[in-house]
Amino acid sequence: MNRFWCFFFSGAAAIAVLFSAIGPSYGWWFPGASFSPLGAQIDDLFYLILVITSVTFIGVHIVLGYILWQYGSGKPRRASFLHGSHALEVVWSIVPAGVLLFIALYQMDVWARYRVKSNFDPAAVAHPVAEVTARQFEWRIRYPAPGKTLQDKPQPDDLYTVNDLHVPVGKPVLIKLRSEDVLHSFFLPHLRVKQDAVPGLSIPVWFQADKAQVYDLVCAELCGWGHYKMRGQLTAQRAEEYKAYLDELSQTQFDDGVAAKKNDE
Ligand SMILES: [Cu+2]
Repeated sequence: MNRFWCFFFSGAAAIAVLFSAIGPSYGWWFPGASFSPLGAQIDDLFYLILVITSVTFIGVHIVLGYILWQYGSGKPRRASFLHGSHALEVVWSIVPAGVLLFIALYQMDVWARYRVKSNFDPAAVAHPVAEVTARQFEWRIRYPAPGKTLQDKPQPDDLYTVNDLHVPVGKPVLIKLRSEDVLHSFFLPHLRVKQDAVPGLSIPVWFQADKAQVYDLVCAELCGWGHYKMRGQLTAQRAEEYKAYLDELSQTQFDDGVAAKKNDE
């Protein structure tokens, strides 16, 4: 029992490190590589912070294990009164402050590209592809009519879908994100895009999907009992397919069931 806590804490830390190390090869990690240029930069930041925290974690557990080994033998010892070390306290205040300051400055560039609207692609800002409104428990999507620009107020020829967002592949796109009821979070895990949807605000979200495929769109904010089923999909497709999709949507939505009149009748 003497050295139980030494083995317990060191073993738990070793298992945690082991699982983190083998996790990626079993798919317990990110959902694969990022499919967006900005997502790759966010991953780099993530790994940098992971390295810093891992080194700290392992270092702290080596010291903890050593102390538990050294003083866990059960031999009676006389306790000594220490007032503390001024130099040591200064070091352990300044080093974490320095690390945090480094991370804060180092990530600013990626953060600005991700969040500051003046860094967004001007063409994408001028022509948002859609307005996405989160509500309990679905994503309502409003596109402008083909060839038109999205207006803040709904227009009679706008196109609507639910849980099915289409965007052109390989170019920056911008959506306007709203919420009809509570806080939701627009999350595209494969593109590393995550943005809260806040009632009363229209928040621009921009991203670029580099591979033509269907991606998950999920809600990353616990927004009520049906949160789990608030999942949709993002389809990135080539420009001509995207246009054809919107044209078809328009035809289906405005089909009045009456066959078009032929000119010669
Ligand atoms: Cu939600």
